[in-house]
Amino acid sequence: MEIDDIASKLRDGGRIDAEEALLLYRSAPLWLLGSLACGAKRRVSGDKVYYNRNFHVEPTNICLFECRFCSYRRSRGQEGAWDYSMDEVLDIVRSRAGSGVTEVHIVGGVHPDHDLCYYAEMIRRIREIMPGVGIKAFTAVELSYMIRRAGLTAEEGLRLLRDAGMESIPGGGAEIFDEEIRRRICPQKCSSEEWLALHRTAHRLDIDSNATMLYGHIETLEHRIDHMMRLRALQDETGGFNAFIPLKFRSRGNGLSHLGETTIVDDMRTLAVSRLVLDNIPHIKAYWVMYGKQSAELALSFGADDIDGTIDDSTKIYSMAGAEDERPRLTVDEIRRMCSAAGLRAVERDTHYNEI
Ligand code: V47
Ligand code: SF4
Repeated sequence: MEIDDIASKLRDGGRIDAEEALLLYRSAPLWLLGSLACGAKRRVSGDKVYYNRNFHVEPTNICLFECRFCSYRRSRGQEGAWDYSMDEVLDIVRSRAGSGVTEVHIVGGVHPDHDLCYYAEMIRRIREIMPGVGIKAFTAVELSYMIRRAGLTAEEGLRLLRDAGMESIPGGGAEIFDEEIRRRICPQKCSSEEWLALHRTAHRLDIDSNATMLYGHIETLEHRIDHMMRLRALQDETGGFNAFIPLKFRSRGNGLSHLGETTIVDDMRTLAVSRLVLDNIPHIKAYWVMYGKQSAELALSFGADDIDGTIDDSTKIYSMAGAEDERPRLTVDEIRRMCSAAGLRAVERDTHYNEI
């Protein structure tokens, strides 16, 4: 099949297979990818770009695992390690109460001691302080570890956290599903099958979620397409993913620093191809903290319809890996300006993409 035929198929709302996706990824001109992705985005969300008022809580960066791309983790006692007490976590949340935030995003390292009950208690107490807030917490990797350690099934563990107030699961820990690449970059993490199974179970329990893909390291375009295809298949089954978030590998201070970083052109092609392949995931998020503000604005012309949120200097994962903003924060006015510069309209949403 030629690129023109694939483009016509996409314009007619058709679904492309892995081979067609690869041909586009490798050979379609950038303007064509942008135009097709914008067309697909407009069919789903018109001229809207979603954002939310959110902040992150990163209770600890002490982690049992040693993913080679991670600049954030520390061992216990190592310089730069932190491990907030429950009271410190709750103080962070109290300090944000009344600021208009609608979402708390909780993510940290795989800590050797903090267990499922501790985290369920954390969620319950956050909910007491901010009753109306959406709690999006713990990657499938953290969840799989804490639930297995508690001796529960995924369903039992997720029910317990859901009953404590966890409404949604962030997309982290997916990295690259190909088993060989996964073994080389994050050998201790749960398997791809487990990651997918955990999200499948969550969706069945009415916990919605996101999915990420870490790209720009040792993987090939085939691996990226394979990753998207596995997500598309699960989404056909459950419909529980809200957003897909391609995460660009940032190279400062980790075991893969020697690889450097991929180009902005690759970033835009990746966003566009993900919008075209993942025809069943409604939102493609250009996570501005990871790209930087300028690339995030550019991303709005390549199929993204979400740029995440105000953040308000609450996450360190990306600044530690070399992202532009040492203290990431965006005001609602800045978000509106970025969207209108791209000819689009900023729309505030909650965790589940209800418009506010
Ligand atoms: O899984 C770690 C990634 C993820 C690096 O669901 C790195 O709304 C690039 O999942 N370079 C965690 N990426 C963050 C995450 C996330 C972020 C924003 C929004 C949402 C959401 C989810 O961060 C990890 C890993 O893939 N990561 N180190 C690095 N050096
Ligand atoms: Fe630990 Fe997550 Fe970093 Fe891997 S990516 S080392 S699991 S904090």
